[in-house]
Amino acid sequence: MQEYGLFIGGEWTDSSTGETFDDMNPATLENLAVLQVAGIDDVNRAVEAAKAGFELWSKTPPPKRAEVLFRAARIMQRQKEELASLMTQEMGKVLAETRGDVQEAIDITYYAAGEGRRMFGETTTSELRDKFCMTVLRPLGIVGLIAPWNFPIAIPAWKIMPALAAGNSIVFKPASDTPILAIKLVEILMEAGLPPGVINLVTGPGGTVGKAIVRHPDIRAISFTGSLETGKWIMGECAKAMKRVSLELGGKNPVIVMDDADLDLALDGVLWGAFGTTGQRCTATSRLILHEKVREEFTARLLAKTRTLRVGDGLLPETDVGPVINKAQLEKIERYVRIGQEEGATLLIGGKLIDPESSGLSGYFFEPTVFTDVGPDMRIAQEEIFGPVLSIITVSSFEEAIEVANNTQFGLSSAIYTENMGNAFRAVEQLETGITYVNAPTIGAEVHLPFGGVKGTGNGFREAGTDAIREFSEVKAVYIDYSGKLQKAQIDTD
Ligand code: UN1
Repeated sequence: MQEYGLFIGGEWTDSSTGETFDDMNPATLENLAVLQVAGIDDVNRAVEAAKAGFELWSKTPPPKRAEVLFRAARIMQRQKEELASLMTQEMGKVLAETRGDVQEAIDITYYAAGEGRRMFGETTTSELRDKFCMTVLRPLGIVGLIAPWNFPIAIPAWKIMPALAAGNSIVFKPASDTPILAIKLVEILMEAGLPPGVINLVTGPGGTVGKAIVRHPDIRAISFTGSLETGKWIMGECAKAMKRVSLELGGKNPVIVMDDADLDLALDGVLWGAFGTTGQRCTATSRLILHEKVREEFTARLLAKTRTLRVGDGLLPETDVGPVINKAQLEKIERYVRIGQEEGATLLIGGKLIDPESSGLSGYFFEPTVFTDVGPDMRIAQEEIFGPVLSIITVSSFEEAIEVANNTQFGLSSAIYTENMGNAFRAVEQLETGITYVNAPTIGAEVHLPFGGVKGTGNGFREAGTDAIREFSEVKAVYIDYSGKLQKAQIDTD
């Protein structure tokens, strides 16, 4: 059995607790590796190492930092197949998707590396003579990065690469369901020449290790992707310490299919959005808002296609839908199916765990599930399930579709299928989400555009895109007075 340590100050070390945990393949329930449960002492050690790392790294010229990232991207590219296969074993999603996950990490790494020669500030005028004004970006210091399991290398890379390009040092806690890919990413960065102490990795539960990171007074910012509940707690803690926090939380992403939509296109998009990654994306399509005029036809075609989806081990080429990440998640999905039935929604297909006896599948598998007759206020239309469960809500107009779409506490992604250009643009204006797709599914963001949501999905920050560096930098305004005398802004008016 492969054993992995914590990574502190450039060395792999054992934790102070002496405890370990297992990392399991959700498709086979085999153990893949043993990992360390870090303690508070280890988080403290990681922060001390990150202080030394920050001293060095923040003073390294950004184009030199970028060289490390360019090398890391090339190493990832070389290892893409190996990383993807490992990720399928660790996280479960099918190989085509884990290749995409690695590709997304490569993309953001190149993107952040490119920023090494940009990181533009502004120059502007002064109201006074002989005075020069500009802004520069400064690193934040030590940042605490807490990542989820559904994108085991892409989301860590979204956080790590811009944070590094901007000159910060890092204490990184990966999700306990997918630590190996995080460790591989750290190994790649070290192979690429990142100095010791700049990135430190601690593994273990959010309740202890995550908490210690959030509460550490010398960590200046937290970037977290995960549940709304945890995000709220983190935000409260960070408020007390006046610490910057950027949050990417849940979604309840709607796809609107209008009566004038290209239904073939919409069908492919709904299936991919709802059941890709086994529905375990923040951006997954969990509500289908369907125009009543196409309800019957579209629902029938959707069911026929859903029936053909093959659930199984993501390593097998014939698999469309892999396992669910763990037992707790499987039970949560089961619970929501019961809730949907109790609320009076009609279960059209799926709704059950896949029985290991009859299927020969021993892991955490759940049938692709579709509910119809879902009321917009039902819990299955409001709460994030994070599994292969789609709720159909029928509407009779564009206005009603928008109203239903916006009737949620979340606001990450949304999509509309329509051939009416006016309605497409109206939807872009009116859908309360950070991302809107026209004639494309709710999943599939690209790294050079900002990623994030409104309302309960986040707190105004965006990851990736042109905001990537800003998430991990402070803006400093600089005034250079070369008049040789005291000049008073707002007072010396001539
Ligand atoms: C997530 O589910 O948290 O847009 C991230 C997408 C992917 C990223 C999803 N590129 O679906």
